[in-house]
Amino acid sequence: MRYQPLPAELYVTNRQRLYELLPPRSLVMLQDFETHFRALMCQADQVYLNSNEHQRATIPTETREHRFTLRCQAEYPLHDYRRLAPLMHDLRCIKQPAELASLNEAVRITSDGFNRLLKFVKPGVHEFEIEAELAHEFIRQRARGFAYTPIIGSGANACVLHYITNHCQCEDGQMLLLDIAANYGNYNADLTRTIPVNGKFTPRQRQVYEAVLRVFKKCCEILRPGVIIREYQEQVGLLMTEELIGLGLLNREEVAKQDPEKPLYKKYFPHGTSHHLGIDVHDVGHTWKPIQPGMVFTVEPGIYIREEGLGVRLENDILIGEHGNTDLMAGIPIEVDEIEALMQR
Ligand SMILES: [Mn+2]
Repeated sequence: MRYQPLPAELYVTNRQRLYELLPPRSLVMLQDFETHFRALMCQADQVYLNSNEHQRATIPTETREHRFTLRCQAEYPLHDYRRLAPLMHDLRCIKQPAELASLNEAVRITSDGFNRLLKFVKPGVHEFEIEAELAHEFIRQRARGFAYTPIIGSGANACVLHYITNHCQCEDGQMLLLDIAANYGNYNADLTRTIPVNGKFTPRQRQVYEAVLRVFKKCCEILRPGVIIREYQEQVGLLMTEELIGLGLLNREEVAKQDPEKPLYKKYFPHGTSHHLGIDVHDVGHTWKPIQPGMVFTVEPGIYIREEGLGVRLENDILIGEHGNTDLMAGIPIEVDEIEALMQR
């Protein structure tokens, strides 16, 4: 039995095209599995089996995959069983050109969705109407849909990190946080923008926004090959602390006395800055291994001020390169003046 790799173009297309292009006879059907499985097991010495080793995964029920592992071990107890997960994680971390093509398409569709919102958002519109606009734009462009449940939080809702009810009305004078992206060909984009509902930032909103934007830009420079995510997070913490002092939210004397285990900036920036991105939105990969070219990370600093009903987060997807990073979302408006001009059109 010979397994032929699929031509590269198939990996970037949607499922529908895959069925159109694959000659049906080259597929090994699930009903033939038992025959092939026994034939292969009689020839093999080592068997690599898959397991869900995602850091964020909790698996309370026995999966089909796990039952298969138990079955293999029971039926063929003398084989040498190994973990496939570390190999898969290494493969998934470093993106191949075909994977980047899918990811870029997810980004392009996401960008169209966001630009559509810049014209749509105004005082009185509901968060769920914004979600519906995006769903329309994403699906009409052949995305599989949302990469994750969209977070559309106006005013103080932006301070609720995983706010997904999206049921409130956007009010004049509020900011609106949009953590929204498309999935295309199984690859996920991940975008966050925060825009003024009425199209114009107040001086305070602009001040907080620009603080987050400065941190965002510096993060994109720090995130380079050789860097370890945990150390990067510490550096981002220092940058954020300075910005929070500048905004009058932290006080330098208190920062000097802070418990290093519980830095004060976490009150206003309680989450991580970057995660791997790909087939999973929070993709597999080790946070203690040095960053390598070909990896794709999000960069997503934020400042959430509950007492002011104001939360700002900005997030782009960054491809790590040997000689420099590529911001896959460089074309999506992020500067204050740009956002204001597009919203007032
Ligand atoms: Mn993210």
